[in-house]
Amino acid sequence: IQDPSVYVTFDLTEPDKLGLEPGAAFLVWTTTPWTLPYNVGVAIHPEFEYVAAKDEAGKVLILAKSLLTEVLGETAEVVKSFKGSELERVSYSPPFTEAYDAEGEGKPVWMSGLDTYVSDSDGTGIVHTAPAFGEDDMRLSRNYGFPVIVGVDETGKHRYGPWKGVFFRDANNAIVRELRERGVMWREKN
Ligand code: VAL
Repeated sequence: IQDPSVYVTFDLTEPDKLGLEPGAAFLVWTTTPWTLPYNVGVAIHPEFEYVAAKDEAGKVLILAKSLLTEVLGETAEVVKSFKGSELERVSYSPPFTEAYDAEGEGKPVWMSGLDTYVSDSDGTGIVHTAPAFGEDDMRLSRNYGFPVIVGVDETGKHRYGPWKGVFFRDANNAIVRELRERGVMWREKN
């Protein structure tokens, strides 16, 4: 079984801080949609160049400059450029909050952190971070004090949300559907 590859948008909560209009978002790519309910942050490479550019619908998306053409096409209008290091601790609203709601630890602030492990050979140069599911994710989360949510139990089943009790990968379709419903699915590849 292959996991679907999805591009999702995480709207910035204070876009004005970067001189961007409301609706501006991080564009994030992941091949493990089932980990998105446990997103706690995004990773950005401090040395890469990033741009905020308009997609066909006019939504402003932040991604690595080197991936702009591949992802948004030749004609995308760039509205602003940033060095990765300027995009540290930029807060956004995540697609899912169920796991946090259930843990009852209060609302964390979802935000970006910097790490040089981020690659620009595919994706968007902005990496979805879920500490329980990756070594790099865990390091970034520890460095920035992001909460560690272990969203899957020892039998591989989701512990939270509408997919509680579902085997981790079997929740992909339901999660993808939710992403569409929540209006954060930008593009799907299979
Ligand atoms: N960071 C990885 C991803 O983007 C996982 C481990 C969450 O898919």
